[in-house]
Amino acid sequence: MKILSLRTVRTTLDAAQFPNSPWVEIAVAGRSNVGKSSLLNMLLGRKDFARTSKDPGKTRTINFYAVNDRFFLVDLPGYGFARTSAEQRENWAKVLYTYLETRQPLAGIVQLIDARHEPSREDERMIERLVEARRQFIIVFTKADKISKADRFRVIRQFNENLAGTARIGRSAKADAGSQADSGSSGGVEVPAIFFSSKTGEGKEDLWRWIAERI
Ligand SMILES: Nc1nc2c(ncn2[C@@H]2O[C@H](COP(=O)(O)OP(=O)(O)OP(=O)(O)O)[C@@H](O)[C@H]2O)c(=O)[nH]1
Ligand SMILES: [Mg+2]
Repeated sequence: MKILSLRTVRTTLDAAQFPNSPWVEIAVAGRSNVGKSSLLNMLLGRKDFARTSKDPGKTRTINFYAVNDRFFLVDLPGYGFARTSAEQRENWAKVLYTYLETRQPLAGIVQLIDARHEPSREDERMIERLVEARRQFIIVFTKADKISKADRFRVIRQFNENLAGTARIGRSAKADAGSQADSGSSGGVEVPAIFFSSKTGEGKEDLWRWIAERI
């Protein structure tokens, strides 16, 4: 996708402040430090447009970025960030879940999982909610530059095991694997997935293709 214009329209945790526009939006979700802001920068071809950090808990608001005056990409605060109060975490979780479950212009969610780790309980809970809310989503395994090609089979198998009954990766593990078709006896929806690296740019074209189909 050619980026002709890009601007930050809103950074807020207050639902009343979310943009009120006819544009659809695509949101990037995942635990703290998984690489959400880095992925957005890679997609947008900007170095530090979305602020990133090696320390978890960098993005603390819902950030709406207007792309080409046509749609929003939305950077979300990460979940699973330990170094905040229980109260703060609870508030974030509430805002996040409410956004993901009820936000009308939300046309798709890019759900990130660190390729080096198996999905956490919080990842599982998030994906369960996306399925229950009948959202369209794609699984993006981040930091793919850090694992070997051979490990990729294990990553997909691990995902399918942990999410058994909820979701499983579509056969081709590609963005074009169709979206949520019921998978029949094994239970759970079939979701597309890609491996992504914001260091090498792997996965960028496939992810843009998935996004473009939804906007
Ligand atoms: N090797 C490698 N490192 C990555 C990749 N993506 C992100 N990182 C690193 O992971 C750390 C966290 O990246 P962020 O993009 O800030 O993560 P985030 O998910 O936005 O984190 P929060 O805003 O805290 O929720 C940074 O040190 C990045 O440089 C990747 O594809 N490969
Ligand atoms: Mg971030």
